[in-house]
Amino acid sequence: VNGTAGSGIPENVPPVSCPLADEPTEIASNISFHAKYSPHFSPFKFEPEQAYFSTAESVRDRLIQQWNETYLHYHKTDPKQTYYLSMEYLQGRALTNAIGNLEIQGAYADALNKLGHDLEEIVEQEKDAALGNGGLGRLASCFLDSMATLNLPAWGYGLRYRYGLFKQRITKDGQEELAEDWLEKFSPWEIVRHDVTFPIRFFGHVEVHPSGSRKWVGGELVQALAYDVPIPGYKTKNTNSLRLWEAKACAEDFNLFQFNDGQYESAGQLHSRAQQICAVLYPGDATESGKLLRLKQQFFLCSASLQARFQDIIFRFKERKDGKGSWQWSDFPSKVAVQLNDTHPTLAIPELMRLLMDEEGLGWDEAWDVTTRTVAYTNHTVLPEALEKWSQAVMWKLLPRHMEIIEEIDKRFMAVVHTSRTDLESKLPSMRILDNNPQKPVVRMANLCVVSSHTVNGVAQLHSDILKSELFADYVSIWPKKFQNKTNGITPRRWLRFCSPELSSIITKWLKTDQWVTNLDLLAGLCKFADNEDLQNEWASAKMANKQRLAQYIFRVTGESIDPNSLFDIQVKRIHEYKRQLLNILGVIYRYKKLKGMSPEERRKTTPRTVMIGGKAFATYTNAKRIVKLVNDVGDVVNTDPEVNDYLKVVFVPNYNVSAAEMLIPGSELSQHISTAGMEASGTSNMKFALNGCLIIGTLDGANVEIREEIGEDNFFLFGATADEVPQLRKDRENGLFKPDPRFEEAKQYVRSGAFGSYDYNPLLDSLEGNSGYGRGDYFLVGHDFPSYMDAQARVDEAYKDRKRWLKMSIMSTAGSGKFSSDRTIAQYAKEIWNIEECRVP
Ligand code: GL9
Repeated sequence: VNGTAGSGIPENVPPVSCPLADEPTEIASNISFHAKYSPHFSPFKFEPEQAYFSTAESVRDRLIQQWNETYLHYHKTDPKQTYYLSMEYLQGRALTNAIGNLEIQGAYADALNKLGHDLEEIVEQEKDAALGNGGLGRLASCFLDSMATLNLPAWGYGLRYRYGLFKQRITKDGQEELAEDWLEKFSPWEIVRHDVTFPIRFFGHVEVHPSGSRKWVGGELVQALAYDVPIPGYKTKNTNSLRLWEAKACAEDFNLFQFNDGQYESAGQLHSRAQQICAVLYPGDATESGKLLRLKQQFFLCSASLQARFQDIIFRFKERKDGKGSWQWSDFPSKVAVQLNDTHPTLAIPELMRLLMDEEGLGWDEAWDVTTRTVAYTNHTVLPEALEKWSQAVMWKLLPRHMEIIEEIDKRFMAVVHTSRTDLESKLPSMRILDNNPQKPVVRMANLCVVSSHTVNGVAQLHSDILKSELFADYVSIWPKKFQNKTNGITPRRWLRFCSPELSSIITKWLKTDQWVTNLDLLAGLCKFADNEDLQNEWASAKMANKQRLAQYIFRVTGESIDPNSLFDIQVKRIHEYKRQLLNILGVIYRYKKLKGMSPEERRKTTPRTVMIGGKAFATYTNAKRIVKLVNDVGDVVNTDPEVNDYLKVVFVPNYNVSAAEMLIPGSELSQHISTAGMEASGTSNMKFALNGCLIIGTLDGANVEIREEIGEDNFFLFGATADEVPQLRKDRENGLFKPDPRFEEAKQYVRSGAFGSYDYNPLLDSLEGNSGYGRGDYFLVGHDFPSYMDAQARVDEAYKDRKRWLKMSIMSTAGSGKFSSDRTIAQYAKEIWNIEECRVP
């Protein structure tokens, strides 16, 4: 029971005082204690790597102390708690964040100096924990930081993948994927909890008892073992946890008989099958993989997390029975909120129903009431290929009891429509949870979530509006109050305070307080100084320092020298046709061609730019990989062209991840968020860039809309079709009404002519031609938006020439970013969805 209940250590045994030193000398001896006594390395080595691990362990001592206090406090207070279920967390590195949140950064830097090391260098030793694909996983990690900082009793639950997101290497053929062994040495931030394990069943059958009760039996059992990662809040004792489950076979599953008989592989078969469950993170932004293993992962997460909560609740149930009054199952939703991060953990719904009915003996109506008052669902995308659908046949095989429950939910939902909403009967085939199309019967997970959750939310206003008017429109008339918006946010700690200490101290100096770190709306106080020359000069020098640091990084990872006096223009995100990196690179190609045609004097009048593009393409997403290759090929030509390379450089940033982002974002001046309107649910890097004083060139999509509202339209380079124009533009295209801009034709033709090497880019460019079909006929409207994009880029060039104007816009971007703190987002979830309150550790 979270390690707090039951019999503890006898109180007459005094504990060894925990070495929570604050003085650099004491910290240094604590670090060297770990270097000597932690069994991971030979005791006489103290290279940066060993120094990192022992520093991390020393910080972990503190985290554990605070974490125990937090557990104890929550256990005593017994508040309502949130369980955030997510298949992905993109935590990145933990050291800087932990010592920053604990406010011991300076002391640790001094301590490491005493030990002959440099904190900045030590921090670089840490591998990113990349248990996520992109925005959705990073959002979950920002939320954890805010939940702890706001002292909310809220926990993250996820899976401990052995291999996280792949490592990207760029070769002459483009992107190559390598397994990322983030646990190669070990992770000092996780604490294995051998006392927290639960059995998870797969396959088997349903046994019906004479009483009518049903039980899922047989099949195979795997153990879920908890690994807890402490999540410290900023300037607070509250330290929550991210619980990551690992799959383990039971000892009895090892067939000793077979092994002794020399059948080594079959002897360990069940062991290796268990290991497979948490072996890899599935690439979540691509076509639904349809793999049994992915479904197993999803169920594994849901079942383990709910069983953990049940054990705790049942413990309290008994505890209360002995003491004051009795505890009813109908009280469950007043103690537990479950948030589904997209449809990936949807199986929590039938699993909760099963536990309540088959294990606790509740009837359908009571179990349904408890479940629907507990579970809420966040939708993160409207892309049809990302809406999960599972084969009914696969589900019946793997989870027979859950399929019975899902069928019953579907049946009861239909009955409601038949009896009270006959007007919706014609819509029922698409509203139903089961799609019984004989060709391919599937379960529609999003529909199951909408029907079974008390609240459904989108992640930016525009996206939430689209959910209500399109994707979930038919449900809105049944449950008008079910649908909400929660515009995403980012943690100001990692994404400004720690990644850009220079800019942070300027902000603190001008606002005369550092309270903005937890009350980001205070940044608005910078508006009145946006024209102030002193602030502008300080701002410019902090930005320059960040650009220089970035230039060094780029040199380190690519060998390319870039000029910190040029405009740093960055687009970093997963590579996807809807995100339109192709629009960006075609714009660059056009610029290059124009530069080549200019006289030296004309060139000198242009604004020098360094365009950086980074991101991973899903391994089998061919067009995305072609885009990666094209960016690299363009870079090879442009950067070695002596006529042009003082005015234009193109760099592909390899292996984009959280720690690369922490380097890139503070050093950027312009960032591109240029998705086809209506397709990017929110975007969150747009918020990070704006917060760091970087100007945005973008479409009216996702959270761009709200960012532009907040920072002012003069400070945003807008272009492109709007979401409501997109459907008509696609139709026009199909009807042959689209007339391409000559600049667009010229850029494509230049690539086709072989200007960037012999690789065959025709298939990629062909996707921009023709007139119909997804991925053909320019579904993403690159051609339509190209001219207005180029015009917006021309406005960027002009604005950059006016240093004062640019700096003012940059300051206004930061000043207008207050709304995009994940503290604001999480406070809204807490109040408007979870109904949980602060529970501060004294
Ligand atoms: C995403 C959306 O595409 C983003 O626009 C949104 O900001 C994030 C967080 O809400 O969620 N949905 C989604 O499936 N991904 C997102 O980034 N994809 C990945 O994480 C790879």
